Amino acid sequence: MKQIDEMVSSFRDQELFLPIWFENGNIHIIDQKKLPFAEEIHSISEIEELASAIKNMTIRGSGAIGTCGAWGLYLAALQSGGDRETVFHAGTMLKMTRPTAVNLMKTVDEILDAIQGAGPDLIQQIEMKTVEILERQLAFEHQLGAHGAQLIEDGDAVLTHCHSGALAGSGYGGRALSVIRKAYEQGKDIHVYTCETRPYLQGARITAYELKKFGIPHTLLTDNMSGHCMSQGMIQKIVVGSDRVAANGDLANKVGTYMHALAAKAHNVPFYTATSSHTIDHSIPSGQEIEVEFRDASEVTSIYNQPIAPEGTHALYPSFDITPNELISGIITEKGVMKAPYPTSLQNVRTTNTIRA
Ligand code: RI2
Repeated sequence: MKQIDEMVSSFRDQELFLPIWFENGNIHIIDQKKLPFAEEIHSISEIEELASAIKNMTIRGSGAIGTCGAWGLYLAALQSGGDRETVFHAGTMLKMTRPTAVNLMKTVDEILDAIQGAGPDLIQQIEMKTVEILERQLAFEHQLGAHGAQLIEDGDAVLTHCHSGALAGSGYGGRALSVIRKAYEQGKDIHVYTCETRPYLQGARITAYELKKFGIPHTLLTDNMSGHCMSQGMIQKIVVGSDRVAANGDLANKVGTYMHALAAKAHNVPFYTATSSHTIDHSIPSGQEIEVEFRDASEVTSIYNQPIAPEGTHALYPSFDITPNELISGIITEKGVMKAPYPTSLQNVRTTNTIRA
């Protein structure tokens, strides 16, 4: 417990905007559904509650749900007094919550692999691994942010989609916003266009909220405005996150990403994804093999429970889309910016941890 306490207190000293942390024997998360209108904190004492918070997107973003894998197994280990079966059961439950983002599945398996030979020290081993994973993820944000910031020039306007920021990661800037935040901290005069990201509105609610918090100038667009803005020369770069990147560089990200990438190609605007080596799934040769999560279509026919279509209207909600590698100018990782041909360059950032069924 001491290691976890020390880590959380060091994160606090760094003034991170944490999406999830451990305190007084419970997990705590910021309710991302309530932002920006309230900063409500939920205390979670059961693994089932955490699984349901991931499913209903109270906590979301591939980096943040990745860390849920570590915190969840730590909670299960503590509560069961280090019972191996309970921990493995918790892992299975967490891995089933969201099918597209790969970090959660990889984190769970990384911890389960690490405790294969554990005995009475199981809790301590999970605690050590949790600290390692969380500190590593935070370091990645700074590293990938620094690599990506080199691509951003003074005077650039950068478009982003969805929310790939502090609350979607480890509290500094997640992936896309780490790049943007580093460029801004370097003194570059930049402006961010954040797309609202229908239907869950991550861009309007959470990205705009964080940009305001960090003091970075920004403008909100509805998702259908990006092509027009690019045609007018208003956007110089696009940087988005990724929930999963296939071995050939195809990526899954929030639905709408693909149409921005197509417009970017037409207007010669460089399109980048900011991600980590752990989001690259080398077991999947192309984006065609990535499972796209479908969510409840009622989120399309209503906003905040207010209907916006005639009763009974049929709607569709694929939560992600696939952007093919030929539309991607570079994949920003903690180890540098990977360029085409991706099947070769992504081998340079290959990690040993994989997902098990
Ligand atoms: P990082 C989100 O999905 C979006 O696809 C967004 O781009 C990504 O997670 C952010 O995660 P959701 O969880 O790539 O809101 O920054 O459905 O890790």
